[in-house]
Amino acid sequence: MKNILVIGATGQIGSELTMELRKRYGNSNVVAGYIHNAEPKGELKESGPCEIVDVMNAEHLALVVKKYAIDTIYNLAALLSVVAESKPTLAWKIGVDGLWNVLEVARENQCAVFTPSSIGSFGPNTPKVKTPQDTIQRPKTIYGISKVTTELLSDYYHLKYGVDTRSVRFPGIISNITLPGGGTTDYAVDIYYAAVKGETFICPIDQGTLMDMMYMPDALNAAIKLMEADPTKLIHRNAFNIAAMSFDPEIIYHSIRRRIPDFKMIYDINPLKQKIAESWPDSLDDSCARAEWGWKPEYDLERMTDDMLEKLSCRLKK
Ligand code: AKB
Repeated sequence: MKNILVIGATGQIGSELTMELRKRYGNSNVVAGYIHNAEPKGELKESGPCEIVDVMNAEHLALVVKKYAIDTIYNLAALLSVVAESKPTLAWKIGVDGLWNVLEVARENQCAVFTPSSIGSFGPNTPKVKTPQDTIQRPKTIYGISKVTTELLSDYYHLKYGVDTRSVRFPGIISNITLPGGGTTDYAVDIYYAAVKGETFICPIDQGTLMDMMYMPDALNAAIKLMEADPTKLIHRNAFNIAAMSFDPEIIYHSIRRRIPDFKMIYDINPLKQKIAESWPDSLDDSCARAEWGWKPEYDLERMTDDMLEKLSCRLKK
């Protein structure tokens, strides 16, 4: 029986991951961990247990883990890339010191731990196209530096203490439910909202800037499938490249325009976002994830655009 704690359960990925885990493992077996000022609402709050969990408070985290006999932790506490640049100390405290607390509690209570990494863990001197699984990771952002550290720390806890740590490098995640906040790839979500609202989209990322992206259902499947994978098949652990699609603003714009012909986009480049985006890969090679635990995405850009426009139209036009 799995007893799961999701830390950061009200964030972009956490809110949907918690509901998906409750669907698969039973509502009462999945605890939604949230911080002050980010209380769960609606179905997330009503459908199962919720507890305040701050990764900076190791003692309280240990109490929650014991109270629910937790055996698996999805640790999604982190600041995204752009916001982290304005709060580097906080980004490090949450991402790295917070993970340290999670790993210690996991070691003492025999929990498996999933802590996502990101395409942000790569940097300007990483091979840009079909970035290999094992390659140069010299990021220039505090977000990337903390992600590389979380990968290394997670592997260290596995090798030294046998903690079952696993991770994927998420690309930009696109969803029609909870908005991201403070990421470099957020434009790929915002563009759909503008299209459905009939607004001109002001794009902060320049044309020609390719980045890997993924639709939320595939991202949720990746996290859960990896945590369910046979450990004897895993050569890598922290963290697997995963990929579903790669596009620049023009490609996603035209995908939307094929469905909404009068949709307009203009460019107003955000220098910080652009600099970060240019330092990230154009596309990842995810062959290790495919070979070691059967990773396979279901959504390409066209299928995602159909679904995003349909779901957002229903929601925003109500
Ligand atoms: C961000 O843009 O910061 C994130 C990421 C790719 O890790 N979406």
